[in-house]
Amino acid sequence: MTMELDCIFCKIVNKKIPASILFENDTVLAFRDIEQKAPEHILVIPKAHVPSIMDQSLARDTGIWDAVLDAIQTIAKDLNLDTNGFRVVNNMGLHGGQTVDHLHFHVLGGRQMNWPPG
Ligand code: DGP
Repeated sequence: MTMELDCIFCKIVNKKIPASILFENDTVLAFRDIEQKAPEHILVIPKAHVPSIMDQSLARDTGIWDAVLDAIQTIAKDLNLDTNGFRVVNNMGLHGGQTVDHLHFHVLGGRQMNWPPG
């Protein structure tokens, strides 16, 4: 599995720094965002170091997409977010507001979301 030594999310995957983990399997990890923007704010990441949603390594046959979807659905059910709804966000690159260059999907819920997000 590809890892980057100076990547904060790779360090969380490798348990070098702590995180509040909600879900884990061979392919993905889900943990609480350190800057909670909603009552529930979880990040779902591939364990492999994929820099962004545009990365060529993100082929459909890697199993990453299926694993991310499974994790989002599991978390939404476990936290009862599926009843009232929730939001899934991926920020890509400078204009997208991506600050950590390891692919991650924000799962936000527990309050009414606004649109547009700004
Ligand atoms: P983005 O801006 O979309 O790249 O989101 C990156 C998120 O990662 C941001 O909401 C804060 C979160 N984050 C950054 N460093 C850490 C960390 O060390 N632990 C946790 N749990 N979250 C982090």
